[in-house]
Amino acid sequence: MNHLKKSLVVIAMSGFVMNANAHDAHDSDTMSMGENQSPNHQTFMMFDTNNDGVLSATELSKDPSFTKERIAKADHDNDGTLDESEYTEEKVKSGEADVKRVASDSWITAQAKTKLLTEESLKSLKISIETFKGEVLLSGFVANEALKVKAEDIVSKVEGVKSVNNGIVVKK
Ligand SMILES: [Ca+2]
Ligand SMILES: [Ca+2]
Repeated sequence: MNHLKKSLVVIAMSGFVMNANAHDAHDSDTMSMGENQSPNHQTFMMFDTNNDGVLSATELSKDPSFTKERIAKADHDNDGTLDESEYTEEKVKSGEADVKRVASDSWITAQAKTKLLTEESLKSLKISIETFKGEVLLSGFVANEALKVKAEDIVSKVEGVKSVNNGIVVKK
């Protein structure tokens, strides 16, 4: 009887442990799924060949863009290796630099014109658009203040626009 009781306890306990493990596994699955969505994380894992969670200069040497100077700059705690946050930060920084496109003024003007033309309430109006170094000058006449604001709002959302100088005149 005693023996049976003991077995039951063991079974119950192992059941508990299994549940706990299942719970843990579930949690870490969710977490790693989230992390795997970041391409930087995958690159990090790829470079971290000894899986110690940090990238040594040797591991980073597979990426020629990571020069000694660059590693030193990214290595905020100066331990000679890049942990994931140091690596990611550096990648994000350089990524921003890489993808930062300077939209040309004529491209901005064309985009702004297109956007205004697709807007029903504005397309029949003669709003002229000029762009200089990302600064857009709007001019022309509209029937009310709302249309003036709308035109500025639409144009300000065009990629590369730094500011909108709204010179549109409301016809009274
Ligand atoms: Ca490593
Ligand atoms: Ca470091």
